[in-house]
Amino acid sequence: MNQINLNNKEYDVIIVGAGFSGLYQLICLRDQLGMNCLVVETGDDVGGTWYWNRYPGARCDTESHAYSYYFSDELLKEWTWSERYPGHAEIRRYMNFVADKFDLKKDILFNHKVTSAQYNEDKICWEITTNNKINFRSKFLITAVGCLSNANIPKIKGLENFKGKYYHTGNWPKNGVSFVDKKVGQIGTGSTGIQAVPVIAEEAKHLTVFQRTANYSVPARNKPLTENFKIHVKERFKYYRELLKKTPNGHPFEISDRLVADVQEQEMQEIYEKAWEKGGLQFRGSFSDLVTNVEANKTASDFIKNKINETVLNKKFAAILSDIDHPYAGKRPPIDTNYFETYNRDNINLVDLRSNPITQIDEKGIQTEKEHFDLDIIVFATGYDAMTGPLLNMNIVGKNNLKLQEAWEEGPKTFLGLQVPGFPNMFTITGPGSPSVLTNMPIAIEQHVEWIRDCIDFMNKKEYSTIETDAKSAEEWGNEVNNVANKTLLPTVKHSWYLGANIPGKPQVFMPYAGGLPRYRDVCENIKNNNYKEFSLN
Ligand code: NA7
Repeated sequence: MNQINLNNKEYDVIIVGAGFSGLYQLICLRDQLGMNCLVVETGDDVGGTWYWNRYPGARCDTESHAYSYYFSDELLKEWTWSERYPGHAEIRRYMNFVADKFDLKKDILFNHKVTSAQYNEDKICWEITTNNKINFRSKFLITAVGCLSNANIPKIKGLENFKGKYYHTGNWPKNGVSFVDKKVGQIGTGSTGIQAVPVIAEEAKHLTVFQRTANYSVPARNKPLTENFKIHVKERFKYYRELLKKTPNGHPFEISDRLVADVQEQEMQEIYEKAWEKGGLQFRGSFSDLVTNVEANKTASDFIKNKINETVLNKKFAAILSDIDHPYAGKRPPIDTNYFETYNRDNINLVDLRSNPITQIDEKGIQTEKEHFDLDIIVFATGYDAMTGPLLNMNIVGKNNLKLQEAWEEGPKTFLGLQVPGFPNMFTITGPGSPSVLTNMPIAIEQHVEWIRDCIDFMNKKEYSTIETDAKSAEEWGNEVNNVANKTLLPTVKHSWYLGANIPGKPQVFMPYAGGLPRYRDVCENIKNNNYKEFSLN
C-alpha cells in the first residue's frame, strides 16, 4: 500500500497518526495550504484508535450523525451511517471512504512507528526516526496520536507464565478472537469492558468478570437507523453543524438548564425514566447540575443503582455491581447493550477484586486471595495511559535537548493543549489541556486542526520560521484547566484516568479541559484574531 518515496527526506510537515486528526490535518495543510506533508502511521491502514479497537462489542458512544467530519458538505451528503452508534468496522469503512475521497493514502507511510523526534535548532527542523530506521526532516511536527492509544496491561505477577492467550482490548488481533468453548476471564469494567462482556458471554463457554471499581452504565439503545432519520440528517446537516459547535461537549443534544432542586421527586423520577428509555449519554444532560453538585448527582446515581438492583437477579452480583464509590459521570460514563442483563446468564461469574484481589496469574489462570480461576483466555479491558502516554512514548526532544519526559515530570504542561514550551513548531492535536476526551472527539479535532492550519497559514504569509509558547502561558493555562475542573466533581474520583490515577507512578494532574468546547473555541479564536501574540513568533 505504501507509495511513499523513502528517499524523500524533507517535508514541510510531518503528521504522526492516520486517525480522525491526522487525516483532516493532511487535507487542511496539503490541499488547502499546498504544503508538502507526510503522515506516519504505525498500523497498515487508516483508522487511528479505531484501527486498534476491534474488541467484541467495540462501538462509539457518540451518535453516528455527530461522529462525523463536518468540514465537507459533500462528504456529509455522500456518507450514510447504518446504526444509531457506529460500530468499529463501520467507522473504519468511513475513514477509508474519507481517505479515498480525498486521495490521502498516497501521502501516508503505513507500518512505520515514530520512535524519536528531535528538534534541530540550527536547521530549524524536526528530525524524525521510525522503527524501521528511516529518517525524515520537517519544519513542523504535528502529533495526531489520539488520547487513548497507549494500551495499559497492568503488571500482574506471573502473567508471563500463563499458558493460554491474553489480549488487550485496545490492541485487538485484526482477525478477531474465537471464544467458542473457551473459559474467559475479563479484567476491567470501564466503557470498554462493559461493551465487551455481553458479546463475549454470548460466545464463550464461560466468562468470569474481575471488577475492581463498580461502574454506572446507561442503556445505549442502539438500533438500525430508519430511512427517515437518514434523510433527516442529510437535509439538516447545517443545523447539526451549528448545534455541535454550541453544546459544551460537542454532542447533538442540549444539556437541560433546570436544576435537580427545581423539580419535585416524582417529576425527577419521570425525567430520569424518560432519559433511561431514550438511552445514551444524554442521560447526563437531564439536569444542569449533575456534574457540579454532589446532592444533585446523588439522585442520578441512586436512580442507576436502583436500575442495577432491579435488573440483576443474582443478589450477590447485584450488590457488587451497585456498590459504586464515585458520582455518576465523575468518570467517563459508559453506555451499554445488555450489560447488567448479561449477569442473569448461567455462564457468567463476577469477582469483586476489592474484597478478593488478584494475587498472581499462573499457567492455568488467575489466582485471587480466596480462589483460583482456570482460564483459556484473559481479556484485559484495563484502559490506557491516557493523553500523555502516546506523546511520551515517542521520545520527543525539544530545544536545548529537553526531553518531553523531563518537561512533563510533574505532569503535562501545555498552552491550550496545543503547544509545549521548549518544543517549537510542534503542535499536539487534542493534547492534554484541551477539551478532547470530555467531548465528541471529531468536533474537538476539527477545531484544533483548523486552528493549526490557520496558524501555519499566518506564519507562511508573514514568513515566520518558528512559533513557540512559553512556561508562563503554560502555567496560566494549567491553572485555568484546574480551576474549571475544580468546579465539577470530576477531579474527586479515585482511579480516574482523567487524572492519570489509573497508571501507577503517573503524576496526578487533571488533564482534559472541562470548560466546554464553545468557551475553549472562543479562547483559541481570540488568540488567532490577535495575530497569535500570546506565542513567540520568529
Ligand atoms: P478505563 O475506563 O480506564 O477502564 C479500565 C478498567 O480496568 C477499569 O474498570 C479499571 O478499574 C480496570 N483496571 C485497570 N487496571 C486494573 C488492575 N490492575 N486490576 C484490576 N482492574 C483494573 O478504560 P476503558 O478502555 O474501559 O475506557 C477508556 C475510554 O475508551 C472510554 O472512556 C471511552 O472514551 C473509550 P478501576 O476503575 O481503575 O478500579
